[in-house]
Amino acid sequence: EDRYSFRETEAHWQRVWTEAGCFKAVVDPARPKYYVLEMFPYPSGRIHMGHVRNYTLGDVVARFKRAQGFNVLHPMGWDAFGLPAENAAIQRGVHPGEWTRRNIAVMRDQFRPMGLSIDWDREVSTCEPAYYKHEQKMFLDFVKAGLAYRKESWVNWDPVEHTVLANEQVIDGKGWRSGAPVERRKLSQWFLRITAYAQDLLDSIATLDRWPDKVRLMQTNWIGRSEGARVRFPLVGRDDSLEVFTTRPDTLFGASFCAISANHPLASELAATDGALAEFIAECGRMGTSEADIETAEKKGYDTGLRVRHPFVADATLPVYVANFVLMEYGTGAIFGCPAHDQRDMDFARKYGLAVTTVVAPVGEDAEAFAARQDQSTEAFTGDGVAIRSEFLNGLSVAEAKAAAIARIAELGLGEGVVQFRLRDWGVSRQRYWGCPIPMIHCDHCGIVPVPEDQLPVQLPDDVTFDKPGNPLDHHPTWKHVNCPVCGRPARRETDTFDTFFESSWYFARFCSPQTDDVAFDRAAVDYWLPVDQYVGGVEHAVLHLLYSRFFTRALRECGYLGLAEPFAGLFTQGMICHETYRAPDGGWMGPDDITRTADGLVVRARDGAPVTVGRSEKMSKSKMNVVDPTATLESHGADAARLFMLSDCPPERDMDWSDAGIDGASRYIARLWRLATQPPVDLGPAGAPLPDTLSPAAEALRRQAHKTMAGVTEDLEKFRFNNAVARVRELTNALAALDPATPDAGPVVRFALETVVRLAAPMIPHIAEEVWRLLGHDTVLATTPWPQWSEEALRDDVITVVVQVCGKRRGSVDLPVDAPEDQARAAALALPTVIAQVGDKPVRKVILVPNRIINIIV
Ligand code: ANZ
Ligand code: ZN
Repeated sequence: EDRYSFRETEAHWQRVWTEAGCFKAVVDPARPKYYVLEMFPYPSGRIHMGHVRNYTLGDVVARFKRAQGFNVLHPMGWDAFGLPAENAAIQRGVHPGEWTRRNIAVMRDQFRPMGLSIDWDREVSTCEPAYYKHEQKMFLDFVKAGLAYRKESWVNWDPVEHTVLANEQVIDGKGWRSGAPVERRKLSQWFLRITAYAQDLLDSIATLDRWPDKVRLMQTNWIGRSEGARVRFPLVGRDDSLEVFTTRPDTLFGASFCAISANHPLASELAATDGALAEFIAECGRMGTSEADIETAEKKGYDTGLRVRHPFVADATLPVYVANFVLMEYGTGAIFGCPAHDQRDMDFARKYGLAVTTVVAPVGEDAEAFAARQDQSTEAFTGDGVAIRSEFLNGLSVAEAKAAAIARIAELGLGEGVVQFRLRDWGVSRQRYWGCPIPMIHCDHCGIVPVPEDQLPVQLPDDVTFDKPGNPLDHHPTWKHVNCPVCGRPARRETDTFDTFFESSWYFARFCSPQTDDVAFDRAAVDYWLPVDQYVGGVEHAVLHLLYSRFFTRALRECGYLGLAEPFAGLFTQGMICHETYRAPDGGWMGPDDITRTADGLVVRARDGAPVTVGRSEKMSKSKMNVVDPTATLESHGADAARLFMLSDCPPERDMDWSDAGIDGASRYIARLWRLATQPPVDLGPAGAPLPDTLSPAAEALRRQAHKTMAGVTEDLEKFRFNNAVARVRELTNALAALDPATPDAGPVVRFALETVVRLAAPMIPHIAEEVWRLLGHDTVLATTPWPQWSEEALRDDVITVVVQVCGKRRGSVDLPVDAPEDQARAAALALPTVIAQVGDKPVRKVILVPNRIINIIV
C-alpha cells in the first residue's frame, strides 16, 4: 500500500490531539498569552467555503503562536439568535430553537474534520439562557449608569409584518418580505448611548495600528465628526426661532432659504392648520429613510409661508420650506440653504426659483467674474477660497470666515460653535421572538421598572405560535402578564427583544470564562486573556459589529465588568471565495457538479455533453449556483488539502478563486510529503542525531536553505503572508528532493530539511505534518512542539556582492567572501577593468571599506 490515506490519518491525529488536550486553554500568568478569534458563525444550516477560509486563517495563527510558546486561547461558539430561525418557523413550522440547535449540531460536525485547534470546552451558544441572562444583567447595569434609555424615535414600520424594519430591509420604500409600502412611525424603543463615547471611539482609532486602514477609515466616517455651528434664525411674527446646524457658517451671506424636516415639530404644528402641508408630510413619510434613499430621491419642498430673519443682514428675510432631504435625526432637523455652495441646495433652488448668491471665490480668480458665472450655474462650488460679498468676512479664507462668523453669531446671542457627530445612539429593540428578552416591566402605576436581578433570566417561552403577523411574545396568552415588582399590581413584560448585535458585542469576553454562572466574566480570566490579539473575519462587519463591540467594552468597563477599552488589538479581514460560473444552452445557471471537461479542455454539460458557457469568477452564491460544498471537498480531498489550497492560492486579504486544479495540486503536494517520508531518496539515519559539524558544499547549501526557510516562514506567518510561507516550504521540499543522493552527508541533511518542512508547515497542514514527523521516528506531537529556531550564522551568505565605487561613484561590483579582510577587498576592486580605466596611473589616496557592502577608492 503506497498511497496516502488522508481519511485515516486525519481522523487519527484529531483523536490524538483531543485525547492529549493539546488545545485546552488555562490561565497561566507565568506564560505570555495569545488570544486568536474568528468571528463566530451564525448557525444558518451548513458551513460554506467562507467559513473554511476564516477558520483556516485563524487556526494557522493559533498553531503558530502555540508553537512559539504562547499560551493560546482559540475558542468557538454560535451567534444563535436571529431572524432566519423565525422565518424557518413561519415557512416550515419548525420551532426556532429546534431549528437553531439542529443547525449547530450539523455545523459543529462539519467543522470537526477541518482539524481546527479549538478549545471546544469553551463553546457557547448565545440563544441559551446561561448566556443571555448575563446580558440582561448588563442591560440593567447600563440603565443604572445612564448608558441605556428609552425614547420615541422614527422607525420604518411594515404594516403587514407588524414590525420595525432596519433601513437595509426597506427596498424602494417597501418591506423586503411583505412588499408593502413602509410607514414612518414614532415608536418608543430602547437605546444604548453609544454617542457618549463618540469622541473616544474616534480618537482611539489611531491606536488600532494592527487594523486594516480601510476599516479604520470606515469607522471614522461612520462616527462622522463635523465641526460647525448652531444658528438660531428668528421667526418673523413669532417669539421663537428656528435653529439650524451648519458646517459652513462662512456662507451665511449666501443663504436664500431655510428648510426643515417633515418630522420637525414646527412642521407638525403648521400641518395642523394646513391640509396641503399635511399631505406633503405624509408623502415624505412614504419615502425610504436611509441616507442613500434620501440622497437619491428627487428634492422636493413645500413653502410653509413662514419667514425667518437673517442673523447678519438687517431687514432680510428668508422663506421656510419643509423639504424631503432634511433628516430629523441629524443636527437640529433644520438647515439654511446656500445654493451656490451646496449641490442639494442648488438643485432645490433651481427647482423652486430661489436666489443663488455666490459668496466664496477660489484664490487667484477674478472674484467678480467668478461670482457672475457661478450665480448662473447649476453646479455648486464646494472648494476652498476666500469670502466675497460677505461684509465683515470679505477676504477671509473659508476656515477664518467660519471662525469669524461663529464669533459674531455668539456675540449676537444667536448660536454657538458645536461639534456634531453622524453617529446615532443604537436602537436595540426588535419586535421579534427569537432574541434575548429585554428585562423590563411596564406598570400602569409605576411606569417602566426593571426586572429584579434575582428574577433573571427572563426566559423566552417555548410554547409560541407563528400563525399571526407580529411578535409571538405579544400574542402569548400568559408570558407577558406579571405582577409589578414595585407595587405588586398586574403589569406587562416588555415583549421586544434585543437586536442580535447585542450578543455579538461581548461574546469574545465570555470565552474567557464561559462556564462561570454567577457573573458574566471571571475578572481574573478577562484581565489575563483580553484583548483579543488577533481577530479574523469579514470586512462586512467593519462598522456595525466592530463598532458596537468597541462601545460595549467601554460600557462594560464603566460598569466595572472589566478593565480595558479596546477589545481587538489586531484585526484581519479576509477576502471572499469565488468560483467560475456556468450557463447552460438555455441560459440557465449550472453548478460545478453539472459540468465536465472533455479531453481537449472543452466545458460541457455532464448529463448530455451540451456546450456550456463559462462565465467569470464571482463570489460563491446560491443564486449563481457556483457554490462548492466544503463537506464534499473535505471528504474527497481531506482537510490538509483544503487548508493548503486556501492558503497558497493568493494573499488572504484578497478574493480567491476556487478551482478543481488548485485543490488537486494541494493534494499532490501532501502525497509527495508522505512519499518523501515513507520512501526517502536516501537513508535518513536515526531521529535526533545531530548534523555533522562540517558538511560537503551541497549538503551545507541545503542546511543553509533550511535555516533561511525557518526565518522566512516565521516572518511570513507573522505578517499574514501565508501564500509566501507555502511557497517557501515548497521550495525547500523541492531542494531536498533534488539533492544528489551521492552527496556526502546527504542522509542527515535531507532529514534535517524534511523535518524543517513539516515543522514549518504544521500550522497550515497539521495532519500530514504530524504523520511525517512520526514516520521520521519522533514520538512527540508537533502540535505542542516548539517552533524551530534558526541560527543567524546560517542565514549569512558565504559570498556577498560588494559595490565598488571610485570617488563615491559606482563603477561595478565584486563577489567576495563574507567579512573579507581589507587587502583582499582592495585587491579585488582594483583589479576590475572599469576601475582600472578610472584610476589609470593616479595614486590611490585612500580606500574606504563598508564591510560586506561598499568599497570606495579615493584617488
Ligand atoms: C449650510 C451650508 C452651506 C451647508 C453650504 C453646507 C454647504 P455634514 O458635513 O455631514 O455634517 N445639514 C445639516 N443638518 C442636516 C439635516 N438634518 N439633514 C440634511 N442636511 C443637513 O453636513 C453638514 C451640512 O449638511 C450642513 O451644513 C447643512 O448644510 C446640512 F455651502 O449648512 B450646511
Ligand atoms: Zn407598579
